[in-house]
Amino acid sequence: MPRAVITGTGLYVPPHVITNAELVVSFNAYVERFNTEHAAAIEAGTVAALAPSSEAFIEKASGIQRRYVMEKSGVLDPARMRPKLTERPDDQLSLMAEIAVDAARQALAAAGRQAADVDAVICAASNMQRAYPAMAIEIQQALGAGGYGFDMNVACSSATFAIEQAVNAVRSGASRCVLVVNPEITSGHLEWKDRDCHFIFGDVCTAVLVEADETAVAAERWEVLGTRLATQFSNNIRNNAGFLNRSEDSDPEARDKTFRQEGRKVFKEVVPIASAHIEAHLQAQGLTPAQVRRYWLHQANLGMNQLIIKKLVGQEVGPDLAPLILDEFANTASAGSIIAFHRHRDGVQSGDLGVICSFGAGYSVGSVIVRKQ
Ligand code: CO8
Repeated sequence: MPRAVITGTGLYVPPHVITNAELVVSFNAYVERFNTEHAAAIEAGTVAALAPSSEAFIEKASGIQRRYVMEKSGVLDPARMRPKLTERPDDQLSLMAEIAVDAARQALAAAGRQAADVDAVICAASNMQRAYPAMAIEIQQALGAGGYGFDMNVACSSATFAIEQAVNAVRSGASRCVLVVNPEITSGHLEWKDRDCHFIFGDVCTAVLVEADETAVAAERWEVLGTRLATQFSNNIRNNAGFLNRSEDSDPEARDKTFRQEGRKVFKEVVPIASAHIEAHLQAQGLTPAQVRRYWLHQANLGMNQLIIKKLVGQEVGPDLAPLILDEFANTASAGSIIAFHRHRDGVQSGDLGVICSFGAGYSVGSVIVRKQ
């Protein structure tokens, strides 16, 4: 069976940054506006007054300091509270494809590959900007890649689930060079008016190239020793936007048509699921958590990652074992663990083991055990 290796990664970083301070100022202006406009109803008890957000809470509860976004003026406008994007004509490259192509080119360059070497493209993300044609096929064409492309969505675990599809395609001999891209424009489906979640997400795109070891040309290679995926249904993270909304005559602006979650429940329930998943996956490979040189974990919450690692290795550890990118990028859905892998590979020597692990909506959890060649 051909060995599958990761030979290159890429990271597209959006042009705009929103700091917690900027976010809170605009959110609180929105709150003041809302409470003034609804003063009579609030007084009568028919509408609940909104409470302000706080920078101190955001940093303490999540570890997030800032986030990148594709467009910030609309998000920070208290009268709008969502990005202001321009609809593109069908003959122009769409936004998700544009950022995916950028990240993909970086991954190809890192692997010493041309787009024509790619024989499958998987676009894996929490939301696709349209129903069809598949984003992956547009990306395939824009790059000049061969083979086929398809889209898939497992929310925050989309990247690791896609890596397993890429690894299986290589191992089966069906493909030699598979491109996985994760364009996450989370700002488009975040409810910026809800103080429980307005600070959580950021935009980004990551790319990973998975190849057959025997035909790869990259000097730096990460052998995929194994992948393991698991899901367990939960409504605690949910977004009801969908193609039936129109036929159901439901309000497209209703709160349930954007991201919402029971954050505390997610925290409590997902930590044990993720740590047990990683431990069992390592055990199945005859490995223990202590043998792992680096964990590139999903980036949703600093405290969550610290607890998962503590459960695995039995002690508090620093960023060298489990690097953090959440402070700079916020939660970037499926891209988080891949950004960590892209940015923090220094110090991992040939023969060292690493684990890429995502967890989130679904619930879903995916782990990829790698060894640096
Ligand atoms: N400012 C000030 N106070 C606040 C704020 C705020 N912004 N928000 C809440 N509070 C208050 C609350 O009202 C509450 O007050 P009280 O105690 O008086 O009731 C208090 O602060 C504590 O609130 P919480 O219990 O909600 O706070 P937590 O400590 O639990 O922190 C977190 C909230 C940070 C959300 C935390 O629960 C968390 O990170 N949980 C894990 C979430 C997680 O991992 N989610 C995964 C989602 S990502 C995913 O799966 C991908 C989905 C697809 C992408 C979608 C893109 C949009």
